[in-house]
Amino acid sequence: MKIAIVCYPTFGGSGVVATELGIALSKRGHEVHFITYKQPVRLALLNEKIHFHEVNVPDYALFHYQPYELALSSKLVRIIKKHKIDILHVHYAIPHAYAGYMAKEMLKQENIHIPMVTTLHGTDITLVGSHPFYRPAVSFSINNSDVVTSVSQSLKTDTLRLFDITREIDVVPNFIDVSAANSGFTDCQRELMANEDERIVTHISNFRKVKRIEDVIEVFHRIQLEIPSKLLMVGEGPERETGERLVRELGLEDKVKFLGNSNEIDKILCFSDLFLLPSEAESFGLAALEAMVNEVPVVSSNAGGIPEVNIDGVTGYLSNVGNIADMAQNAIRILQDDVILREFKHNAKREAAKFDINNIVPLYEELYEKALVKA
Ligand code: GMT
Repeated sequence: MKIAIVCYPTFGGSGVVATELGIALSKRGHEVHFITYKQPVRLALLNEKIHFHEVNVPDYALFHYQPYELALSSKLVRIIKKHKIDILHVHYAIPHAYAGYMAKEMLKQENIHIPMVTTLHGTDITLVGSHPFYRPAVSFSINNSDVVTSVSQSLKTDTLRLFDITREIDVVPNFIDVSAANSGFTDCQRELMANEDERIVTHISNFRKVKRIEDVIEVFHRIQLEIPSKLLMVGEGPERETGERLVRELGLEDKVKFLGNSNEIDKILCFSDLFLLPSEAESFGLAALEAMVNEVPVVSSNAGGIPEVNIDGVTGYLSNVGNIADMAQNAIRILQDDVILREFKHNAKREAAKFDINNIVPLYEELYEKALVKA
């Protein structure tokens, strides 16, 4: 099949999932075309099966806001025609499903019928999409997709609650390449980050408000009072400064390292003992799954789809959003004993394997077939 994928190219769950999906599809013989405004961060190699088409929005003084949807839908029309694309798969409803629908309609005028699969990732629904301002456009785009998928049961429930949806929504969970995890290196070099007697706690995100960065630091503050440990903060975003300030106020400068964005997540997780994810909302929690596949147990909130990934008492623990005392207690319970830590690590890797890319990508292929039949 020839598949066009539209996504956000930046660090962030939806872009990562879309990119990894495209790479996996290309390895299964499909021809994949990424269409977005920048080469996706995880897309290292382009070859005859993977193409990247950049969407440019010409700067024009008349426009107060540059019309990205317009540029994207025009680009889609051109690429779909030129490369005879069979399926359009858009990740994130706003504005991708909306632009995709416009492209579909323009192509219809030329008797070209392209089925559109829309994957909902979370913030497009729970945060941005539910804003009354965007609701009509989001409902419309979802209802006019040929196939709609959501990355968790929880997100499906939220979508049906927040929007007037007339379409079936298929749950296709996010995935991870189990064979790739830890395959590239064996020496974790943990001594670069912590002393031998210290545990390493890690948080990875885009440091948006929804990630509750202050909770991460407050939880760690309580952990290190009981257990010698270091905290690694990986990622960039608007709450980084607030986090750094809190670290100074709590006198934790020697114990907390802010590493910025990284392309070496596996290496960081290789020497991590615990992952903290206290998010306010999380449709799935891909970062938790990435931790788990690298044998890192997760202490998290029970928001959204996280309980579908992090199994309470098995791969880590769940607490109510904002309950930092409970999260700290759970973290200490895991970290204070080598035997318990080993068991949680083992469980985390085992449960993560259920989300292996080889189990999930065929589900998308089946849905593409279904969409083609419908179109
Ligand atoms: O969490 C973010 O801020 C990034 C966001 C995105 O749109 O990339 O992530 C969402 O999609 C991921 C991939 O499906 C999910 O794993 C995240 O849970 C989800 N984030 C939220 O729902 C807040």
